[in-house]
Amino acid sequence: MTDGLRVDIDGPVATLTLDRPEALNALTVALKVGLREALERIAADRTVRAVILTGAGRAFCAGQDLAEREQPDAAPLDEELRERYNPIIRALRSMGQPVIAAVNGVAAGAGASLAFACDLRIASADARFVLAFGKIGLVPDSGATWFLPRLVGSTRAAELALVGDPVGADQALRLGLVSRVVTAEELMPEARTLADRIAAGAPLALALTKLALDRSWSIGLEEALEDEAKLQGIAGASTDHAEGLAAFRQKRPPQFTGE
Ligand code: LHQ
Repeated sequence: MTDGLRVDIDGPVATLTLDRPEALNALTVALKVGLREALERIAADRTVRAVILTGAGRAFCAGQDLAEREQPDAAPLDEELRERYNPIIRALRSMGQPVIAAVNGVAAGAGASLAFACDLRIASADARFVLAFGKIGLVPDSGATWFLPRLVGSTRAAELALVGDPVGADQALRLGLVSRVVTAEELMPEARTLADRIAAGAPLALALTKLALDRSWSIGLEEALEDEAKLQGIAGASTDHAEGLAAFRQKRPPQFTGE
């Protein structure tokens, strides 16, 4: 536990819980540093095969801790983004393990950006996304302007970013911002089931799949086809591919090792 962050590793699944419920898990410097370090540690931990990111209490994350911004020694916003937020977003995208955001309540400002940067988002019926940046005279940050059009299309992204109305769970499902909505009680069990199913997959193939999906946004079809061929060459040479074939032949579940 670092300031405001709980890290629980249970078998192949790491659960990161933003844990400042009294401030709706708003992001302080300590929490941002702790989150970045935890993500980097987990990225290097081969026993962890899937990650869940969630919030304690009634919120997922209310974004930047606004009280901390009032402190005289608060870093300039651009520096805060470069030094503390952007490395978290990069860590989420560069780690091989898929990350599931279990959005249990409001996700506002950079809290919404955190959820957008995850590989999957599932929500409880209480979840809502608020692009709160505009209300305090700021622009969407921490990847929000990049992820949002890719997740929901440019027309809807513009409305969400420029008007800033809260998006409830059902609307988020309709927009494709989340892939499932369940009750509050079902959220963590559902996230865990999903994480376990992912964790049963071949880690190398999953990491390469994540990489290819991300790269697809910045390349054309020809490059993507060549990328897939290269990545398949790597996956195809793995012990896990041989294990997958053997398990198919022997009609049993595969036991992947990440080799
Ligand atoms: C909070 C916060 C909060 C501190 C609720 N901080 N205490 C910004 C600057 C720097 C660098 C880079 O990037 C960014 C990006 C950003 O994230 S900008 C956006 C920052 N976030 C916001 O503007 C959201 C502010 N919060 C709200 O609008 C509301 O609290 C939401 C809509 C999230 C939830 O509303 P309610 O459910 O009505 O809850 P509440 O407002 O009553 O909040 C409960 C408590 O949590 C309250 O404290 P109190 O002591 O009065 O019970 C709030 O002050 C505290 N809290 N958000 N971001």
